[in-house]
Amino acid sequence: MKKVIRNVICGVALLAGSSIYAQSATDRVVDDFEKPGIWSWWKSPAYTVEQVESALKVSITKAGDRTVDNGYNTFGRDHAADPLDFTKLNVVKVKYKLDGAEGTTLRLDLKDIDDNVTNANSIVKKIAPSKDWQEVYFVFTADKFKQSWPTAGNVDPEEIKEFLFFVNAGNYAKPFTGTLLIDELVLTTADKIPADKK
Ligand SMILES: [Ca+2]
Repeated sequence: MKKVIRNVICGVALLAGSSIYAQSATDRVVDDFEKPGIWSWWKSPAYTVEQVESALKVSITKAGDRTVDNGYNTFGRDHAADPLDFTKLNVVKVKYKLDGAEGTTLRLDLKDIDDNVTNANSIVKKIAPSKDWQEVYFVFTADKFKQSWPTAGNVDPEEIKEFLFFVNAGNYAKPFTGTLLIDELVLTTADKIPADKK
């Protein structure tokens, strides 16, 4: 009986906690691949994309190889019809599974409506092969909204129209071949990043 009461109290506390939580900015799901259609996603020579079991399957061939777009091949997601405001939700969460002989890196750049790209201080994360879903977080603080190539410039954080993903960018010595599954692409805030994923 005591245990039941304690569980009820815990449940109430959790509910109270979650309502406070919801008052901070609400996450925005960019894609969860639950419905058919990935027409906003594009591929390029190192990648093919297809929708498989509520996820995006990215088949990767020799990403990082100098002969493939000079080692900086991308796949990505167009959002030009509804540009995103990264001053409100400045963290991109990617829920993924990697299948490959070894780990690699995932880089995410953002492009604004004037075609400026956050490539001056790019965010690059290590990703490891796993049978279970993993999460990786890209935190776009104000200093990230700068372009260095092809010219120096600023990127408008309020008008983001494209996500550009690079696997194994510029790793000429060790091109990567494998499969990346993306289950969800979500915009969130830094306070929601688990301590072990910071
Ligand atoms: Ca999904």
